Amino acid sequence: MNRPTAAEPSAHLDQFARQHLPPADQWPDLVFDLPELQYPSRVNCVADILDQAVAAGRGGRPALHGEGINWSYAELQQQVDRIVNVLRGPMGLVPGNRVLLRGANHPMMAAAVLAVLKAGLIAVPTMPLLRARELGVIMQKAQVQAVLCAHALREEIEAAPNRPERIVWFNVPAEAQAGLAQERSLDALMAAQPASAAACDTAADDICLISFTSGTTGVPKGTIHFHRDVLAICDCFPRHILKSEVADLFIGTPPLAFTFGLGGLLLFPLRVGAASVLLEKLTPEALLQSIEKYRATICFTAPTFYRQMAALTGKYDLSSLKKSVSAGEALPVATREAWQQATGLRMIDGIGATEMLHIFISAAGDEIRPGATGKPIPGYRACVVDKQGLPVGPGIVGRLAVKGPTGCRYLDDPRQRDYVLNGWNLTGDAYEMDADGYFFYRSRTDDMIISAGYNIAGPEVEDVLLRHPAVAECGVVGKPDEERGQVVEAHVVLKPGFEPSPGMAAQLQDFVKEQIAPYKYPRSIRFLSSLPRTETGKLQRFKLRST
Ligand code: 3UK
Repeated sequence: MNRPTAAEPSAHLDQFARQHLPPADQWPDLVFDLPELQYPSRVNCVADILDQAVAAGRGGRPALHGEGINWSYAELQQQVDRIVNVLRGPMGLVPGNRVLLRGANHPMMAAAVLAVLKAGLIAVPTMPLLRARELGVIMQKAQVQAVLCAHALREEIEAAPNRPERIVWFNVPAEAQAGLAQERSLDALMAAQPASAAACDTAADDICLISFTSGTTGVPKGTIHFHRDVLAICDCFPRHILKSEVADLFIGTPPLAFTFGLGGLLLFPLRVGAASVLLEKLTPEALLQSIEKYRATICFTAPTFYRQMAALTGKYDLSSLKKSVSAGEALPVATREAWQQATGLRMIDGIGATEMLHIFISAAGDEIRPGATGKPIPGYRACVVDKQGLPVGPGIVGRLAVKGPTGCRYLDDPRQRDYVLNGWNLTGDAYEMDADGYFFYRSRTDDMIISAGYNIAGPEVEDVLLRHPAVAECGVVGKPDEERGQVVEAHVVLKPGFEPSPGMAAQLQDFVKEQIAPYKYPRSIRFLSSLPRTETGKLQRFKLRST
C-alpha cells in the first residue's frame, strides 16, 4: 500500500496525475499503524463520509449552514449528486480529469468539492484572492480540464491564461441568470439532473485532490492526495485530539481551498455526523457574532484571529463554544493566555501542512503545555533531525521530521527532494523536543535570525513584545547588517491610543531585555499600521524583510 503499484486497478481513465507522481524512491514512508487506518482497497471518500451518513439514517440531521441556507445531510447529498450528474453528463468529464474550484466558503462551494471527489475526478481548489496569472499557472501545472467557479469571482478566471473551455459558474445572482447561457450556469444545469448518483468506484490510492501550497515565493507546488488520505486525516486529529461528536457545530475562517479549512470546516464535521457553518469573509467581529448566532461549539482559525477576537469577546455570548483550534502559524503563549482569559478555553494548537494534508502534532485538554505545539498525534510520529537527517536529542534545535498515513507527493516537482529525506517529511520548521516528547516550535528553518553568531528565533521575541500593553501585533525578522550579519528588527502595530515615537521604541526594547537574553532584543523597531498576511493568516516575513 506504500508505493504506487498495479495491484489495485485505478478507476481513472485519465492517468495524468498518477503519471506525474514523484518516482517511488522519493516518496516518504507511509505508516498505517492504527486499526482505524486499515481502509479497504477500494474506497471513495465522499461515499464513506456523506453517503454512509444518509444510509445510516442521519439524512435528516443538519449538515451545512450558510447565509440563508440550512442543508440536512440528505439535502447536501442531493446537491452533490446533481453536480456529479452535471460533471458526468453535460460537462462530459471522466474519472481522473482535473476540475479547478474557486469560491469563498459557502455550502455550494462545499457541495462542488464533494461532487468532484464523488465522481472520481480530481479537485484543484484555489484561494479566492488568487489573480488571473496565478490561476493560469495552476491550470497549466495541473492540466485542468474544467472550472467550477462562484459567479462573484469570475473576473480573474475569465482573464486567466491556459483556461479550459468547460467553465461553469455557481451561485449566479437572479439578475445575471438571464444573460447567461444555460450550459454556463451550474444552477441551471443541476435543475435538469436527477438528485441521485452512484459514487465512482475508486481505489483507495486513487488521487482525489491536488492542493497547491500557499507558497510565499516561486512557483506554487501541487500536493497530491488520495481518497484514503482524506479519510485518514478525519480519523486522526478529530478522533483522537479534538474528540468531536454528532452534536458539534463547527465554524471558522480558513478557506475551503486551504486544507486546514477543507478538513476543519467540511470533512471533519461530516465524518462524525456533525454540522458546519460556512460563511464568506469573516472579520473577527463577524466570527464572534456568528458563534453567538449559530451557537457554534468548535472554532477553527489562525492565531492572529484569536488575538483580535480576545479583545472583543465582552460584547458576545460565547457560552456555546467548547473547543478552539489554532493552526497555520505558531501560537504565541501571549495569545493563548489572552484567549483563555477572555473565554476560559484552552486552545488546541496544532501544526499541519498542505503536504501532510492536515495536523500531525497537537495536544488538547490536560495534555496541553503552553509554548509547545504538543506531541505527534496518534497515527503520526515525529523527531528532530540535524542537517544530515540524523535524530538529535532533547533540548537541541533542529529540523522537524514527520511521517504518518499521509505524506508529501508533489505533482511533477524537483522540490520533492527537499521535502523528503530518508522517508521522513521535512516541513521546513526548526523545532526542539523536550525530554517528555513535547515539540516546541522555534521558527521556519529559513527564518532563523543569525546575529553576531547567535541564533535567534523571531517568534520568541514576538511573544515577549505581544505581552506589552501597547502592542497589538508584531513581526520580528533579521535585517542585513554589515557588522553583525543580521540584526533583530521588530515590526510593530500599536493598539489604538498609543503613538509611535523613539520613546515608545526604547520602552519596547527595554521590555524585551528584561524578559529574555538581552542579545535577542530588537535593535531596530519599525511601526506599521498593519502587518502583511496571507489569506491563510500567515505573516509574510519576506515582505517585512524587503521593506
Ligand atoms: C506553519 C505552524 C507553528 C509551519 C496547515 C493545519 O498551515 C498549514 O499548511 P501550510 O502548507 O503551511 C505549513 C507550515 O505552516 N504552521 C502551521 N501550523 C503551525 N507553525 N505552529 C503551528 N500550529 O511552518 C508549517 O510547516 O499553509 C495547518 C492544517 C492544514 C494545513 N495545511
